[in-house]
Amino acid sequence: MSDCIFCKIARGEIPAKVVRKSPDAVAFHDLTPQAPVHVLVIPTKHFAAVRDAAGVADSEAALGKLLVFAAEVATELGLDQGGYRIVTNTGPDAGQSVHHLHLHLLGGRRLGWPPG
Ligand code: DGP
Repeated sequence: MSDCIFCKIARGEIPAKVVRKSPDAVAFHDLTPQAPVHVLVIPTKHFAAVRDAAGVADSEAALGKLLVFAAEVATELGLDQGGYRIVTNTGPDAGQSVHHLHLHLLGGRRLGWPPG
C-alpha cells in the first residue's frame, strides 16, 4: 500500500534499523522499544492485521514463514537461552497502532504475564 509506513520500510523508502531481510519479510528495531530487544517482523505483502490473512490464498504459508523468520532473528540476536516473546496486536482492544501486520519480538529482560 502506497501510504503504509511499514510497506515503505519494506521497500526501503524510509529508514529503519534492519536486522534481517528476505524477499518475504523484514525485521527491524522498533522506534519505541519496550524491552532491551524489541524488533518488529513484518511480511513484505500487506495485510492490515492477522485477522485479514484469513481466507487469503497462501496466507497460511506466509504466516508460517513469518514466524520461522522471527525465530531465526531471535536466535541471531542471542535470545534463545533467556527466551523471548512474540506477539501481534490486532485491533483497538490490543492497541494496534500501525495497520500492517507485524510481530513484536521482545526479549532481554523478564517479561510480565499477563500483559497489561
Ligand atoms: P502496534 O501498537 O502493535 O501497532 O505496534 C506498532 C509499533 O511500531 C510500535 O511499537 C511503534 C512502532 N513504530 C511505529 N512507527 C515506526 C517507524 O516508523 N519505525 C519503526 N522502526 N517503528 C515504528
